Amino acid sequence: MITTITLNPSLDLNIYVDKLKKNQNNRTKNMKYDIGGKATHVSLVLSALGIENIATGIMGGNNGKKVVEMMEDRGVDCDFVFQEGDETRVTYIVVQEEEEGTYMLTEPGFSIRPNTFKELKQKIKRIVHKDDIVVISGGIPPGINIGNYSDLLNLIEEIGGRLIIDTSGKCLAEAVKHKPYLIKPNEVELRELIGYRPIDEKECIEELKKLNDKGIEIVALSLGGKGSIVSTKERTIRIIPPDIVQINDTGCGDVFLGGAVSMLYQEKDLEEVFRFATAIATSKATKKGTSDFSLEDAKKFMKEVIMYDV
Ligand code: TA6
Repeated sequence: MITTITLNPSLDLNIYVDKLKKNQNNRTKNMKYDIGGKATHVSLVLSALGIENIATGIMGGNNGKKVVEMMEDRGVDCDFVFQEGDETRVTYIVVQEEEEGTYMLTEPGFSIRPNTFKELKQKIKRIVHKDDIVVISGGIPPGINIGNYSDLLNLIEEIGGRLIIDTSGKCLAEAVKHKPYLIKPNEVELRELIGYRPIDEKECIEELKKLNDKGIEIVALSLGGKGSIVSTKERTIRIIPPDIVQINDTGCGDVFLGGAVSMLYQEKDLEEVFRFATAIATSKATKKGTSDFSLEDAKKFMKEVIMYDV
């Protein structure tokens, strides 16, 4: 079984304009609510592939209900803790139709009460079992500190869950101490983690190898539209995605992780895992929403993904 945990989910509002202009009235062409990330998007990919999983985390109010409804409509088994009296945050994503690139504005999220976090840990104790994959994506909301985050990781380790973590900043630094099976930093998150900017790809790969030596089985460095570098103790692979016209890149990293988790769960080899992850993330980038992707498009893109050992 796979459990995905999103401590600070979001209701996304995609706002479509021709081109965002400063100091002018930007007339919207369309607006669409969508499922906000992070591990929620992993669950969407797993469910689309018919892989059993439970999506949990902490939600609030009508916004939270709206996200859960949209997830359940896409076949995800949701089991979130709802905190009374608060609303799940909204993330505003401005999507320009006349040129590539989006603008994302995220609210911090409501403050989690100690009892709410306790309820989540009790739920995790019930739903996670030894050897389960547990995906934790995103940052920590107000009210949860690094000590709480560490307690959560310890809890999952005590149960015997296999940790896959996509986060940043202090959470990523803490996660590394727990030797997760897989982490997926982007370039900024890696720089924050190691404390400097690698001068070239060679130095970058040396840093990924150091993380492997610390006990992290797979380090997938996301390079955005330029693809990724995937490192294990045995191999390092550079992955180049197909050329596409990018519509909305929001959610690509989460869908990439969902694709990788779905293939790891089926015990595919490293190349197939990340060929599919790259293909489905590419599909996501060609869609207007933040959680849309197409398995059919991904199948086509698989052939166009370029991979080589470095
Ligand atoms: O990664 C995409 C996404 O999950 C969006 O759907 C939006 O919800 C945003 O990221 C939230 O980012 P944050 O880092 O605040 O959790």
